[in-house]
Amino acid sequence: TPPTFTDPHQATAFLRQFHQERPGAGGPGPRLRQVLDEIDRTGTYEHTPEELAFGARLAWRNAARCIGRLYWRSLVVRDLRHLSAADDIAEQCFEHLRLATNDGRIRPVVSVFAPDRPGRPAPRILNQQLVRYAGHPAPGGGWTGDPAGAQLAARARDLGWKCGEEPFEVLPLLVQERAGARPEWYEVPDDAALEVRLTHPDHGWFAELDLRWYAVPAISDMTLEIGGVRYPTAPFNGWYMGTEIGARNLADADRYNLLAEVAGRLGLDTSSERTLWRDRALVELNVAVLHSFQEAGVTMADHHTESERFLKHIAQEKRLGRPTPADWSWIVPPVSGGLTPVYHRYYDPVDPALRPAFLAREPW
Ligand code: HEM
Ligand code: NRG
Repeated sequence: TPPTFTDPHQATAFLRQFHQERPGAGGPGPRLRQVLDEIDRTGTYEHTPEELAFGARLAWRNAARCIGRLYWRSLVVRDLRHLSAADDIAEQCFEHLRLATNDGRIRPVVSVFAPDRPGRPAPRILNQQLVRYAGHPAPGGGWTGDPAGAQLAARARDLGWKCGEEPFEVLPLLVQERAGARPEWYEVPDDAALEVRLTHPDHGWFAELDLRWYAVPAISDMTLEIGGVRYPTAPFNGWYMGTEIGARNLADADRYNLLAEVAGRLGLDTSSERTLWRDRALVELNVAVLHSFQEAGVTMADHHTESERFLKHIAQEKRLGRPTPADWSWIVPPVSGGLTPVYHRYYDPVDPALRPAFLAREPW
């Protein structure tokens, strides 16, 4: 057990920030001494519930690729650090989805499970998101479902999961308690995975495409790091921005790749790129996504509104004397970039060492 498992400098920096931004909590001195002593004795330390909630919200505020940060203070933080059994994690992930879905009025939520401890790495969720669709190569060539869900689908099938033939099969949740252990798999209950069928406000045929998407994007493959403590199982969600589905998931050539089919139904001339048939099909696909979520009463942002909110966030942070690091290439939406105000400016530089943060999770 290395005594420096949790970096005391990271702990110190975080606790100073906590006490600086929350003057009600008093000076950092006593808590700092307590934590450094705890790290000395045990190699790590435990956050108070207040520190955990603040740290998780800060990790969102620090997420340079996220356009949705205006509401960072409202993140609901579920303290589930006492849970590390696969069954409990799965059950609480499904409860997370129900709380976040909230009958369509989506709430940003993070569920924080047990952290890595000295000699005892925490269990992990193998899925990229709590809800995502399976994919597999189709017999006649091409794909059934989402190619982005192919690896997990194959893994789940090896464990005994039976994958259907539909293009929108929700993957089971795979939880691995220890490195090298056989993952447990859990079918996502129907009432935990709200989905929206896609229709178009002007084109009746669109419904015949039989497309749909799930309501809640809940990222489950990032480590939440706060004050040197790593929480590898901390799924979080906000709501969708329409373009994520309409301009990427359903449109990308290596995803559902639907532009040619939509263009065909629209009767567009696809004989030359110069007709901009791809662009026109893309817009109608995005119209359908926004329209369908609206009709279903499920929270979704359009890229114009979310861009304006983001600039409001930057201005608000500036008034508080804080920078807003942002990654232009992730912030600018994948359609109509130049129509949104986030396109026409630069941002504060991104520091990869900034903490607290959601980080790409490293393998065991
Ligand atoms: C990335 C929107 C809430 C953390 C993104 C992206 C979008 C987005 C559009 C880029 C995704 C991509 O291009 O694939 C939103 C909206 C939210 C929201 C509309 C509504 C409330 C949240 C919350 C958190 C969060 C609650 C964490 C608590 C992140 C992180 C990334 C990200 C860490 C980068 C993901 C990566 O590196 O793959 N967000 N977000 N976001 N968001 Fe948000
Ligand atoms: N583009 C991905 C989801 C990435 C995160 N997006 C959010 N996050 N909106 C997709 O599934 O399309 N969030 O926490 O709300």
